[in-house]
Amino acid sequence: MSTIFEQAKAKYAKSGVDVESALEKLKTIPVSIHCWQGDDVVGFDGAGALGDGLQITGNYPGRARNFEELKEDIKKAFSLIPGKKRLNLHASYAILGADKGKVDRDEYTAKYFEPWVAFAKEIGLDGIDFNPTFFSHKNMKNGLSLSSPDEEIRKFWIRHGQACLKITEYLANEMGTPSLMNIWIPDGFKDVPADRLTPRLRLKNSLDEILSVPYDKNKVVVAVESKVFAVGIESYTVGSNEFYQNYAASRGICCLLDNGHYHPLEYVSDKIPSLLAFYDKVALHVTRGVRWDSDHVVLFEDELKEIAKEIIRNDAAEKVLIGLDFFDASINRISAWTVGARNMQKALLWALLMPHAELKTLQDEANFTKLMVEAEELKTLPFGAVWEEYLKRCNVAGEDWFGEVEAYEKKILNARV
Ligand code: RNT
Ligand code: ZN
Repeated sequence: MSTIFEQAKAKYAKSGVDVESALEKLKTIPVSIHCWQGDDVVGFDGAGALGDGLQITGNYPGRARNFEELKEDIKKAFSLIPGKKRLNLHASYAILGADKGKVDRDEYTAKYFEPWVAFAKEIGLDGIDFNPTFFSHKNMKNGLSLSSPDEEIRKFWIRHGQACLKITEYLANEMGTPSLMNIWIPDGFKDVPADRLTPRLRLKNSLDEILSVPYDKNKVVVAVESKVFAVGIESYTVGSNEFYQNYAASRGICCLLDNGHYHPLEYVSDKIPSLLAFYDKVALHVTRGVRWDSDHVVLFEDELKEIAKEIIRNDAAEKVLIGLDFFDASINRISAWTVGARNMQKALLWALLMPHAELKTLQDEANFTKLMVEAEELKTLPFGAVWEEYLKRCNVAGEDWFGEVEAYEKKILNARV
């Protein structure tokens, strides 16, 4: 008797889909998993709590409080996530050792990230991505960093960005794969601004100064991440979508699209192909926006599937740098990571299990009836059986993975008091 997987494979074959090649392809697509879900974006460089432009809610027990605990938790979560994994770090996760309290963010160098490289190599990661940290710091003056009218403040953050470029280059060299350096700043105003242009001109100058540091463009991919608004900066965000798209296009860098950073009726899945028409690379922060909040754990929902479809059907798995960005402090954090990262992988598999060439032809032939019929039929094919097979082939626990997390919570997380 054939297995459920073999039956599923036959069903997909009937729809013109080669399951084996989908499974092979999925193994090659890296997903960059953010370190900051594990400790509520606190970091290790002294701030003690998230602040100055970013917020998190919840106080579920077991937050990783130091490097050892965060590594332990990452290892656990990554053991439950199939596929090719990268680690996404923020500068605030520097391992400062005896220099803690003596060096500030504008003086960070590669050596403070050596322990992370050793860890990434130890657990066999594909690479490390990086972010300068423009929040949770005393130099966020009046909520502004790179766009500050205070030259001392602005210069400090420029130096931080420049230091991070060198660190990112080091990470790429060490790991042997290109690294993304993503710039996101929380700068903005709560109420109607008196001047919308000058802060943007200052940001433009600051970015130019950061990028004036020589770096190897084959190894470091620089991205800028826009945002529509945040709590406390409801009226104006300096780094808006238009600002950054024009900045990136004119400077030969790339855009990072965070799907929690747009109006609810704007879709990142539709923005990806627009950018692919002009850029070599597009970076993503895959997240889930809920009303005003943009950082809920990624679920296996329609927009996630649409994002994955745009990556797969445009043959853009090497052009779209997939990263995750959510932080929920109200639930078990290992589960948050596992659910979100698995769902990204699931969506990619979903997109790989579609006969895209055939569907595109139906569109070109204006056969919209058949296109709708076929697309709907695909939705009820035995996807779960193929996903289970993928987990098995990656040696990752199937649907019973949560039992492992519960045991880990009892033994490890609950002891963190
Ligand atoms: C914030 C941005 C940014 C951060 C991380 C921690 O709205 O999405 O990417 O979430 O850098
Ligand atoms: Zn983001």
